[in-house]
Amino acid sequence: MEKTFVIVKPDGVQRGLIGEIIARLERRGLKMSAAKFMQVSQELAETHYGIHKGKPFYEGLIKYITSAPVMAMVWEGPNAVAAVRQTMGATRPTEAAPGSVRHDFGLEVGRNITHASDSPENGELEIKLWFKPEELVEWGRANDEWIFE
Ligand code: IDP
Ligand code: MG
Repeated sequence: MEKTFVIVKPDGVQRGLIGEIIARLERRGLKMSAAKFMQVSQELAETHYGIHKGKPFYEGLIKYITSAPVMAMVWEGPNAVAAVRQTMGATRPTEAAPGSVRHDFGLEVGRNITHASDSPENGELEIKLWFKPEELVEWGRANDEWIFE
């Protein structure tokens, strides 16, 4: 089953949105595989956002993601990457679909509350970067067959 990597970023944590975001992913039918509440190091931030190095917002982005704790998670399900990106909404909150997390709770791109992997390949890379293999939990959910076809 496809897995994707999700972060409740420092603004989401500070604003008390961890539970709200987990609730939305659970309600959607996605299944949690791993989670940890953590402070992001400079090194991890730079590796995770390496693709954006050199862009005008890069320094601010590293400062933002290391500024306070985050909730890092892995979620599983059919088309988990696309499903979670949809639940989070477009990168810019003013372009995010109504009902999405970034629409419902955000205004500015530099305070857009969450991260979610943008492809299955990047999902795998990000999961490896943020979690040890033994931190991922394979479990059977009682109602899996009523959610996964
Ligand atoms: P994504 O998080 O929707 O995948 P990316 O384009 O990969 O969006 O950008 C990574 C993160 O960098 C965004 O979520 C946002 O926090 C930040 N970011 C992107 N563009 C800007 C910008 O123009 N100004 C400030 N921050 C930005
Ligand atoms: Mg991205």
